Amino acid sequence: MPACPAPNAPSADLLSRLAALLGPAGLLTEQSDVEPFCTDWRALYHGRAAAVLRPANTAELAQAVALCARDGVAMVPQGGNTSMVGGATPDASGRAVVICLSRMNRVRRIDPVDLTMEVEAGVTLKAAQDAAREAGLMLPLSISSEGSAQIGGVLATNAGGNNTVRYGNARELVLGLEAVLPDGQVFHGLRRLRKDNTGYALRQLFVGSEGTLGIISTAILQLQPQPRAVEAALCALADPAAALALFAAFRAQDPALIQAFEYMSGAGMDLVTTLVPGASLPLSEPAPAYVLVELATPRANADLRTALEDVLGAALEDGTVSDAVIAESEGQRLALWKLREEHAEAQRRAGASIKNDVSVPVSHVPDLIARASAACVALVPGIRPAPFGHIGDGNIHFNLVQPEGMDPAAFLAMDHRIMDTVADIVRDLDGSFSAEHGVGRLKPYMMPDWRGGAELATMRRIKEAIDPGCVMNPGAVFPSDEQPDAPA
Ligand code: 2HG
Ligand code: ZN
Repeated sequence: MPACPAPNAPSADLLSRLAALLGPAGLLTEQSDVEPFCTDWRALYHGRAAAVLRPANTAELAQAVALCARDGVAMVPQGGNTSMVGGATPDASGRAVVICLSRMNRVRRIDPVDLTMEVEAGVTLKAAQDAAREAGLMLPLSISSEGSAQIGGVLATNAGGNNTVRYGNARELVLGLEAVLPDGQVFHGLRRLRKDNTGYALRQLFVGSEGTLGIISTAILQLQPQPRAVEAALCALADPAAALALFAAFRAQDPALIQAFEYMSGAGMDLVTTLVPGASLPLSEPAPAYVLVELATPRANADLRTALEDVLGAALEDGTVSDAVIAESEGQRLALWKLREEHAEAQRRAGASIKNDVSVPVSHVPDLIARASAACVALVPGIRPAPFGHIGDGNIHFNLVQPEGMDPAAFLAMDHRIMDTVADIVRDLDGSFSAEHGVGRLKPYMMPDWRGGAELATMRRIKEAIDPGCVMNPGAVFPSDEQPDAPA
């Protein structure tokens, strides 16, 4: 890709046109108003921006993008600002504008026959789930940050989460998409068709592009019937291999019943139960590993409890599982999920942590956890591996908490060495350096090594064709000399 032209700062004339277009609620230029949009959720990146644009609809968004593009002003799309990899944070130059979608927050329509919902980009994932539930349906995408994460960002990053094992990633749920291209043209792909072989599936180009090809404005998502029965259990196990044996047992019984299959290490669970108020282990003693399994079915008269008890009974008998508790009420089910969903928060409370959102073939997860733990402890004595995540997808959050008493800044300064140590093992196990969090601004430095050759060259050509002025989310995904790869 030829070097990108340096982006321009917005002129006074551009800002006054944007003010006329977007109105007082749609343009923030006071630095105190702009600042909250300039730091990422993990506080790894501290950027600056000339303004925050808050369009109320697609027409305003498209016109604002066209005005910025014409003046060579860089745009950073931002949804709920929950990126784990700094994907939505402007750089330190202060020349870019942040485009925030939160005013485009309508659930436009739910169709119970087509099993679809049409949602604007700024709807939070939780609000979209609630709207589907009220209509007697289910939006089967669930991630820890769903209360803040917005549909546009969820799709732009192809989020995965807890239900991928059954329903796939965000990509699999997108039937139609509307997006504003970097020059302000609108891609009108809001179709709700199950079959539509009419050339390239352009909508999929935007899913996972992390805002580098345009801004998703509205989507049509595929829904599922609401489950009539849900059962969840927390299981104690000796190690990750036992977790895979349990996964195989549930799959052998009926793969269509498994809605979530989540792994937690003993170390990660200890952090949750000691650091998160109200979190306690409902088992008689701590274990080296845990699985939270959830079964669900839309079938009437399905005896899901017996299905769960059958597999767990056999697993307790043959020693795969050492102890287990089944949720007896909705409150207990939510309490089990709290132990899983509070992992990120517990790790934040424990000090600085380095996250490795990686994937390997499911069968390699035990090797990954054993080898990466040993390598990281050898590199940084006292480091605390706390792996957890979506073991049913082979997606482990191989997170490492700083050694007790170590200066957090000194630990974070080792981020590339630690990430590279884990990544070498992931590569050896045929995995990926980013499973569901994306590349953002944290991992572009890994792209040439992992996705070099024809793959990265093709991505660059697509980027160049759609965004020749490099105005869309510069600094994300693609490595370049001008675009720093480490936290500012
Ligand atoms: C989750 O699965 C999220 O809870 C966050 O993807 C994982 O904190 C993390 O690394
Ligand atoms: Zn996750």
